[in-house]
Formats: sequence, structure tokens, C-alpha cells
Amino acid sequence: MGESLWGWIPVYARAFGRPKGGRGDIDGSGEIDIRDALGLPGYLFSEGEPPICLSVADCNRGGNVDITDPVTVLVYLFQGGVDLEPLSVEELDECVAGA
Ligand SMILES: [Ca+2]
Ligand SMILES: [Ca+2]
Repeated sequence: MGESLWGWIPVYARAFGRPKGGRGDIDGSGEIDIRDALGLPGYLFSEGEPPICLSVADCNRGGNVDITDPVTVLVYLFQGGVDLEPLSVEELDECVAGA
């Protein structure tokens, strides 16, 4: 019984998985921190770990993911004056579909 239960957990997590930290939580850790800003350039320029979905990484809502997005996270974290807008229903659906 224990083995089959463990086998189901990843399936369950995928089916109900949603980005925990919302826009800017690029690594899906549940909070927005410096690792999110530092991880994205690695993905963009050197085949690093991809974001959990593109909507959370499009931090400035420009419609694409580029170098301005981790900069937006850095400004949000350290300078202020920038809000990371919550994901729309459509973006949440995209993230769940792509998980
Ligand atoms: Ca994070
Ligand atoms: Ca963007």
C-alpha cells in the first residue's frame, strides 16, 4: 500500500499543481527572492533551469520572457516601486496545463 501511495503523489501534485508564489516566483519555491532573479538569465543565455512556466517569468507582463524580467524582480526586491501583478486566470491555466 505504501508504495502505491507514494507513486500517486507526483500525479496528484501535477494535476493540482499551481504556481505557489505567483508572478516572479520563477523557480516555484513559493516565495520571490534573489534566486528567482539569478536563475532566469541562466535559462535565457546558457540553457539553465527553465521557469516553472513562462507566465510567472514574464514579470513585467511584456508578453515574453527576456532579460528585463529578472531586472524587474531585482527592482521589486531591492528598490521597490514595482508591483508584480497577480497571474490572470488564463495565465494560471497555462501554467497548470504546462506543468
Ligand atoms: Ca522563488
Ligand atoms: Ca517580460
